[in-house]
Amino acid sequence: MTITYIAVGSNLGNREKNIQAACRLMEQSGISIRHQSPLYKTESLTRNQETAPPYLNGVLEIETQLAPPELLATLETIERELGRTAKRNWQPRTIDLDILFYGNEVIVTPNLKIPHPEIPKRWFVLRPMADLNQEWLHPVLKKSIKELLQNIPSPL
Ligand code: PH2
Ligand code: MG
Ligand code: MG
Repeated sequence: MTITYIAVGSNLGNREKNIQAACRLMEQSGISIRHQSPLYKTESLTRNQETAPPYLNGVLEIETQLAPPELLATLETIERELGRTAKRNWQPRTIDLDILFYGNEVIVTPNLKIPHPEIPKRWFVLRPMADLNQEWLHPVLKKSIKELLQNIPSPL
C-alpha cells in the first residue's frame, strides 16, 4: 500500500475534538492512520488582511487502498459530516483535510493537485510533517521536508 500524508486543520468550534472526530471517521472509511503528528496552533493565514481565528494544524501518515480521487471524495464527505459549510477557500472551517502526498505520485487535475501546491510555503504543514518524516523527498522539487522547512521562517 502507498504511504500517504494528509494535512488536518481546524479553526472553528472545538478544534482538537474536530480533528479527533475526523480521525475516527477516516478509520471507519478505509483509511488506516499510522502516525499522527503533534498539533500546532498558528495564526490563520488569510488574504486581504482579513482576520480569522487561529488554527490547529497537524499531519497524518495513512495507508489506504483508495485511489487518489476516491480518497479525495472520502475526505470531502468527512468534512461535510463534521459540519463544514465553507466552500470557498480561506473561510473558517470546522475541519480541512488536504492530501499532501500520495506516495511519489504527481497528479495535476482541476480539482486535485498532488503534491499539494502550497506545501513549500506553509510552516504549519512542513513542521508537523517533519515530525513524522523529515527525510521524505518532495517528488517534484526533489528536496526533503527538512530542507523545505529550513527555507521558510518559523512563526513560533
Ligand atoms: N488553511 C487555509 C488558510 N489559512 N492558516 C493556517 N494557520 N492553517 C491552515 O490550515 C490554513 C490557514 C486554507 O486551507
Ligand atoms: Mg487547506
Ligand atoms: Mg482543503
